[in-house]
Amino acid sequence: MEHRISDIQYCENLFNRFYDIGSTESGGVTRLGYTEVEDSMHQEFISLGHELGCTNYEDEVGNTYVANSPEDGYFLIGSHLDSVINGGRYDGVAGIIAGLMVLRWAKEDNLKLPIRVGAFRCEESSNFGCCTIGSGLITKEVYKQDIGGLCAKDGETLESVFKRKGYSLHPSRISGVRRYLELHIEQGKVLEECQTPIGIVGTIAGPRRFRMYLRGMAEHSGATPMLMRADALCAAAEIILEAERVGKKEAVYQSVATVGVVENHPNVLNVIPGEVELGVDIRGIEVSSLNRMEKDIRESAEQICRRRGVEYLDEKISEIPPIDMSDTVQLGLEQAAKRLGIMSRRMLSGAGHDAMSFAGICESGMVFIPCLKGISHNRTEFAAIVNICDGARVIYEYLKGETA
Ligand code: HGY
Ligand code: MN
Ligand code: MN
Repeated sequence: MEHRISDIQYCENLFNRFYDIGSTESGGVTRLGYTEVEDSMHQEFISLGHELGCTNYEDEVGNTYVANSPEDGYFLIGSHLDSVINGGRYDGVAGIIAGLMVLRWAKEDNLKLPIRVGAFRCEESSNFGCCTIGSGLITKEVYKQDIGGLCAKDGETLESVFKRKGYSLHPSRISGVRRYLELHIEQGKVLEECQTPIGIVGTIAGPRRFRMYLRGMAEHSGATPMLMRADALCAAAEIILEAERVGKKEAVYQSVATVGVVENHPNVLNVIPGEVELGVDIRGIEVSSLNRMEKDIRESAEQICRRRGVEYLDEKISEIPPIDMSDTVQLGLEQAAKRLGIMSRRMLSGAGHDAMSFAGICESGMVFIPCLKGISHNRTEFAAIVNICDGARVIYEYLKGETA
C-alpha cells in the first residue's frame, strides 16, 4: 500500500523517540519489565500522546493508557514497551507506534470513536519468569493466584516493586473495553517467505513454564574419580537434549520446547557442578500435545536424575492455554485489508502476546507484520516502517468500519 510521506515520517519519528532507551553495548535493548528503563519508555509514550492532544492515565498495576476520549465502550489498541535482555527494538514497540498512528488519523479525520492505546507492563517473561504480568493482572484473566513472590533478575520480589511504586497485585478488573486490537511483528518467517504484508492471527499458542532444581554434589574436579560423581550439570545436559527431542516429536502439532535458562552453581572451573536450575518453556496450540510434552519432559528429567544420583525437584510457574482470537474481529480485519488492497493471510502465533489476556473479556484480534528473516528477541530484529504503516492502516480501516 502507498503511504503519505507525512505518515512514513511520523512513524519513523515515533520509532526514533523510543530508539535509545535501554540501548546495550552490543546494539540491542534491555528494557526489563517493572524497571526504570520501562518507566522511561512509558514516559516517552505519554509525551507522544500529549503531542497528539490526548490524555493519559496509569492503572493500578502500572499499565499506561493514552486516550482520545473519556468515553467508555472504547477500542483498545495495545502492546508492550518492555523487552527481553539484549533484544530488538520492534517487539511490542511496533504495536504502540501503530496505536499512536491510529489516534493521529482519527484526529485528522475527526473520527468520532473512543480509542485508547495501552502499554502493558512486563509482557516478557525475561525479568520475573512470567509473561503478560501487566495485562494478565488488570484483566484478571491470567493470574488468579498471588504472584507477589515472583523474583526479578535483581532479586526484588514483585510484591516489593508494587509496594515501592504504589501498585496493587489485586486491582479492579479493567472495564469499558469494546474491542482489543494488537499489531505485532510476526517473530517468525511465514509472512516474509510468502511475501504477504499482513497476518491475521487465529490462535495464540499457549505457553507453559517450569523451573527444574537439580542437586548433585559439588566436589573437587581433579580428585574425584569419574565414576564417583553426582554432576548436576551433566544431568542438566541430558535433560536439555531430552526437552529438544520431545519438542521435535511434537513439532507435528506446531508445539515447541526450549530450555532457555541454565543457572549452574558454583560455576567455577575446578568444582564439579553441585546445583543447577533450569527454566523450561513449552508452547503449543493443542492442549493434548502440551500435556504430553509436560509429562514426557518431567518424567525423563526425574529418571535421568535418579540414574545419576542427583536430587530432582520441579515446579510449574505459569500456564496459559492456547487462546483463539475473535472470529468476528478476524473477519473484520481481513475485510479491512481487502478494502485497502493489502494482501493478508490467516495464521497462528507461536509467541505469546497481551492479546491472550484480553480474549476472555472482549472480542480481540491481532495483526502481524513481517520482520526480517523472522528474527526476534535478538538485537538484529528489524521491521520496515512501511509494514508498520500497513498494519496500522488495517487496524484504522477496521475501526472506521465499526463506526458504520
Ligand atoms: O515469550 C513470548 O512469547 C513473548 O515474546 N512474550
Ligand atoms: Mn517478545
Ligand atoms: Mn511481544
